[in-house]
Amino acid sequence: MEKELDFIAERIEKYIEDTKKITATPGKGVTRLPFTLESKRCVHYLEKQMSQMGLDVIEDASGAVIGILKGKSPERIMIGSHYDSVEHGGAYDGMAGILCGIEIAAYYIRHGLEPPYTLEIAGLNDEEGDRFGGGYLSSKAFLGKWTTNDLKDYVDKNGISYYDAMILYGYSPEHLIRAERPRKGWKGYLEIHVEQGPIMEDQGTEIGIVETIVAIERYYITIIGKADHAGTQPMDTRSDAVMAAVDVITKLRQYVLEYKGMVGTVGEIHVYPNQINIVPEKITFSIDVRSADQAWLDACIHKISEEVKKKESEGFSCELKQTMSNSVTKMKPEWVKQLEKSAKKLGFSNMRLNSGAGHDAAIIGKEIDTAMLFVPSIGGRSHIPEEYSNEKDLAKAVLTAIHFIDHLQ
Ligand code: HGY
Ligand code: MN
Ligand code: MN
Repeated sequence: MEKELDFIAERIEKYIEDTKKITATPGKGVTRLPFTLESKRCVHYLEKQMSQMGLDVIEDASGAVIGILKGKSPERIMIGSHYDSVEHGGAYDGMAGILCGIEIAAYYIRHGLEPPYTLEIAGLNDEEGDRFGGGYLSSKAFLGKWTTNDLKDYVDKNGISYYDAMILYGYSPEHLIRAERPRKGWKGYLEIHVEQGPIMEDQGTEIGIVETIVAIERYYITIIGKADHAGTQPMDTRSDAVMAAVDVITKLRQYVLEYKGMVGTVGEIHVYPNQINIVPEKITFSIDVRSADQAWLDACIHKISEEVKKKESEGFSCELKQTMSNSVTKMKPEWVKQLEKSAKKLGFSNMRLNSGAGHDAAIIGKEIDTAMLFVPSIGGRSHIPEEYSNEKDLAKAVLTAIHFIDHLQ
């Protein structure tokens, strides 16, 4: 098995070396945003790898690239993840799962074996949502969850919507809306992903088996006050939008810490007019709050909206715009058990854990049998240029997935 692991690890390493060069910010991490030159280059790269190994390759209306390997049964298992990234992100988030999928198909082909199910190796588009604020583009399209209005409502920092960006890049937004896949004929969806946190490394575990993916609520909060001279306007007659936001953000942190395991952050802040000697008139900031407990998450969001209402009573005008709301997604328990058996059979240490990160599996898993395999993130960090996972661990996930597919009832 060692030889097989080394062989697979070497191939994954080569792919990672190639794909990390497909970035809009060379030298400053991986930046591959949807409907950009980088995403097109990535699609071409994945298409080339998949067709060279003999898969039938299609690109769907969402920009997902899918390589099909016929199996004994026409029932399909999609094995995939996303090829887009955050800005200045890492080379493994998403991409590693696609490359493991390619290596799973390559294993069957290399050994002259027909997989028990027809495999769809999928590079999915815009899981992150970092350009338009939406996210899960391909996975939501798979379930037919997009409307024309959605695609027009989500806009990037230059005011370009999904809708227009798709047209610019030669995609048809109206086709995306009709890109829903029939539910029948699916055995399920399997996603391999780097853990992006410290748990597996701390435990020294090789294979992580996800039980649930946390619920996520994302909003943009806008508070509008009044611009004034920073020196002459007395403090008690100011409507300083940033000071108002500081109150809300301080409360956000306090409320999040009241619930065990809940996390929350303010990742994006835009101030207007953003000048050192002008009292800020307007601020828009993001909140991203997550919990494995839906009721807690709802309670926390309610408290935050009450804090925003208080600012309105102080004379500010405020807006809360929800950009993501995804409830907890449970992985298929029978698949969790089979993955455990497979990892154990192959002699890989393994553990069950929850995912604090969102994944395409969080969407697809709502309607199709779904499971996730994690590999350790070195240093327990992700969404940074230094993100790293060991290709040998990824190769172990490949062999675990193959054993799982071969023994799935
Ligand atoms: O935000 C997340 O959890 C994921 O990286 N989209
Ligand atoms: Mn990510
Ligand atoms: Mn990811």
